[in-house]
Amino acid sequence: MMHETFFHSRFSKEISEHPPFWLMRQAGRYLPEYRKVRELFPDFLSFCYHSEAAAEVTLQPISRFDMDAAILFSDILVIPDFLGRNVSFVKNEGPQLEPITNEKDVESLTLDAVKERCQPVMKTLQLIQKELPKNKALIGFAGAPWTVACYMIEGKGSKQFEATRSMSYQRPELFSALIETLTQATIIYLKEQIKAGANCIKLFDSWAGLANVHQFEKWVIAPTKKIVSEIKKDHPNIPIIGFAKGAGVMTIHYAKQTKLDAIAIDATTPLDWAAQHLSPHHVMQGNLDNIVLASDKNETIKQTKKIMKAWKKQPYIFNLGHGILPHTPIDNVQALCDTLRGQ
Ligand code: 1CP
Repeated sequence: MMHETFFHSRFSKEISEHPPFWLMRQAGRYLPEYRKVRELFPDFLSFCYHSEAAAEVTLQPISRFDMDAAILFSDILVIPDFLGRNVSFVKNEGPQLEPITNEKDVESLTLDAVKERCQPVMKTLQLIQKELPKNKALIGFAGAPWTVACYMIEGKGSKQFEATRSMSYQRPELFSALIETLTQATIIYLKEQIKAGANCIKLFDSWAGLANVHQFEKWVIAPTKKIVSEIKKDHPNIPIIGFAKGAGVMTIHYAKQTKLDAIAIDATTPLDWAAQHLSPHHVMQGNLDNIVLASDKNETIKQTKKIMKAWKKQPYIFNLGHGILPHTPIDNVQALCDTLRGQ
């Protein structure tokens, strides 16, 4: 049976005038209460693995804004860490990893250790479930293999991830072995999250938009399909949301072939196009521009009403097209929440 929260009701194709909502990166630096906890941990991964602190910041936005879902506070780059790579977050520079360059690097990845190493995150989920009101969903997540591979090969954030995309052509067998290991690690990790209390899953493929048509089929769609099918075997009623950011028209193939329950769309995707091509078979999620939210309250309200109107005849979950930015005024977030509740 599907969990009975307002959030989960969308997956039984229910609709209502006011949609359930949560916001990508809803726990984060725009909140003073988050910054206070964050200050206690010079090292970001130690923060993610401190179950009490991670649970606390997961719940902060729910206490303040009463969203319909909480999302686990963690990061997509914990998987490389579980697999034994060095991962660190350098202030103002973002993530730093030792880049994967050869067979030895891929062979050294320790799939056997994933289950044990991910346990601090499971404890976080258990703590959240103890505190989270029963009418709220708890979203667990992972980065999709393509996007996590981007960081593992490049060794850092990038605009083009050229080393990654080159490797997929120059060393297809090596690249394929890495994607396969990441796929298996993601399946183990997400199944553990569900056992620990996550009742919805989101797969973030933030760099899917960089994959060309051939890469997209092979490295975005195929691994996602495998992850969805493995999770569904054990947990058919846990909805899975996919976010292939920047995928454009390829989103149609992504939605059709992966059997995801919901498709999250970014701010560049037209609402009527999504309604026509995606929503007959999938719950929609998205797509308010995070820059609008950060910059203009009135425009935020206007565009939010537009989304509510465009999608009012179909099941959808309101969200942003990408994560909340650290300089976003809290007042704008409050106005957004009020608009969504019709207040
Ligand atoms: O000092 C800090 O506070 C670090 C900033 C930060 C935060 C708050 C990072 C580093 N990660 C996170 C948390 C996080 N990351 C969550 C928490 C839950 C929530 O949404 O509230 C989630 C879901 C993520 C997922 C994530 N991490 C993605 C996918 C979603 C997206 O935004 O596209 C990606 C690409 C990352 C990588 C990452 N982690 C952190 C940074 C700064 C980055 C981006 C690096 C880059 O490419 O420049």
